[in-house]
Amino acid sequence: MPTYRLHCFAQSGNAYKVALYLNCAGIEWEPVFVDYMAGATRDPEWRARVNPMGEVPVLEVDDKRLTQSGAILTWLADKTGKFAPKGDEQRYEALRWILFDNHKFTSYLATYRFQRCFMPQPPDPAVLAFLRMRIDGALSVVNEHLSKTPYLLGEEPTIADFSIAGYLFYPSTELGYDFETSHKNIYAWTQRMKAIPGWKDPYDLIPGERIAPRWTSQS
Ligand SMILES: N[C@@H](CCC(=O)N[C@@H](CS)C(=O)NCC(=O)O)C(=O)O
Repeated sequence: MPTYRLHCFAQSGNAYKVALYLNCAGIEWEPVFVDYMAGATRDPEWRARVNPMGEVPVLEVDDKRLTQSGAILTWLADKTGKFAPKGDEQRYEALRWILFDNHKFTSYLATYRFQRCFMPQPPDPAVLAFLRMRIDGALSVVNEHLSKTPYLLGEEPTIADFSIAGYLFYPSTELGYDFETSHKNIYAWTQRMKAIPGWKDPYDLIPGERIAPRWTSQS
């Protein structure tokens, strides 16, 4: 049985994508806390030793080091068969959603949340307004898609769902969205994801001190 060690911190939804997958796939893993807020990922020594891209998550599988949540999820699905897309058509669909997530969904939502909650200085309202407009567009696409299907690729959850799920289980006070009222299909899907054995809240799954949101009144 390989040893899985995930470099992560609690506020990282990108790390949560992989942590949640591992938990739901029933794979034993251990977290390696990265002190992102103290600048760990910008430290040249950390980059040389862990990830030259300067990002979390990093998954160590024995001697192998994997980075980029979408690539890690794809690798894990290929190796374990758990939550794997079935056949060429679904593999293509999973890739499409993972790319959409990385470009249009997680990128804006994570940045918006970071600016509202964790920046040392107050955010620029124009920047928040721009990010919110982009997030609204991406949320509509996902909400509309989930009106037709229980999970992104059909009847069963796959790595595409774990990718899109990365930031959606953080509290609405951090996200600035309450999906139960704003995006009902996304909300219903989060309830289905929560029912998968092994599901855990990000703050229960990944180590790191919880930080009270700092600038939520700005947006
Ligand atoms: N596309 C990457 C994004 C990873 C990412 O942005 N990670 C954040 C934490 S959530 C990070 O480590 N950022 C470091 C930085 O930008 O300096 C993935 O999906 O793994």
